[in-house]
Amino acid sequence: MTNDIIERIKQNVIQGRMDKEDEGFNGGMVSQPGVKELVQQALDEGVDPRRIVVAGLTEAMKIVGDKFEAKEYFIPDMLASAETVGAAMDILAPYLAKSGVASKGKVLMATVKGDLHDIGKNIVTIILKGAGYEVKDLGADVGPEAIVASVREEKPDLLGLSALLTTTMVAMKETIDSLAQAGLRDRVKVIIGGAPTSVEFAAEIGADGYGADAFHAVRVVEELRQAS
Ligand code: B1M
Repeated sequence: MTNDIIERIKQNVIQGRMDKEDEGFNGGMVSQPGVKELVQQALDEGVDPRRIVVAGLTEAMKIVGDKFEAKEYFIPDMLASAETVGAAMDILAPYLAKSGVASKGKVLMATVKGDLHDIGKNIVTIILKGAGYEVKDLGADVGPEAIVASVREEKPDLLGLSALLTTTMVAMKETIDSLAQAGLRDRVKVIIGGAPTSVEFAAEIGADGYGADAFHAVRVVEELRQAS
């Protein structure tokens, strides 16, 4: 039963179907529940919201990426799927976030310069908030200068950087180097993540940690917090 609704959420993200009004990429799906209705139904049935994120939304976006690579999907198709994930996360956020928990620390999050992919960063943001962190999201395509200025002003305990493109992951190193030049590197722990990054890349550019996914990111943030 749980597997069935997760599979339907996944298929509807791939079809870019926000709600029952949408036809879907393959057409002919009007009046069937879309992502919004299915996510709410899953929550009402008691499905773990983390499962919806990992097995439903994230898995679906991997398939969307494969379809883009295979030239079956184009940018508008990727965007339609991305928008359904954004809407699903709006519904899931209150279920993933605990309220009334004292802040464990302050985190600044950004997708780096030149990179518009913000879904993963948004998920990490919501999960960190749910784990009790105060998180300020600087957005996507954020240059090193803006990040340095925010670190100086906000004095976060941690800085989270996300990149989805092999061409933009270099901006993570630029950002860390800019923090060092500004004399701020020792004041903030830096964790990176995003599909092209790795634990080795994190070490190479002088980051303090690497998160493979949003839940792993929280564990790494906890470890960094306890170590400092
Ligand atoms: Co683009 N895109 N895209 N795209 N896109 C990829 C990344 C790509 C792999 C698709 C493909 O070809 N298979 C490919 C990159 C290839 C490469 O670099 N080698 C690609 C490309 C080429 C492009 C363009 C260049 C296409 C073009 O214009 N020709 C262009 C670039 C625009 C730009 O950024 N300047 C582009 C544009 C877009 C859209 C705007 C249409 C849209 C983004 C919409 C948005 O984000 N608001 C889009 C999308 C949707 C994708 C795919 C299909 C899905 C990305 C996603 O949201 N995944 C993607 C294919 C793929 O990833 N397989 C693709 C779901 C998300 C939950 O996962 O972001 O990995 P992810 O986040 C995970 C983990 O990585 C981790 O936790 C998250 C949750 O578990 N994580 C962190 C992420 N950040 C973290 C930070 C942390 C810790 C963990 O600590 C701080």
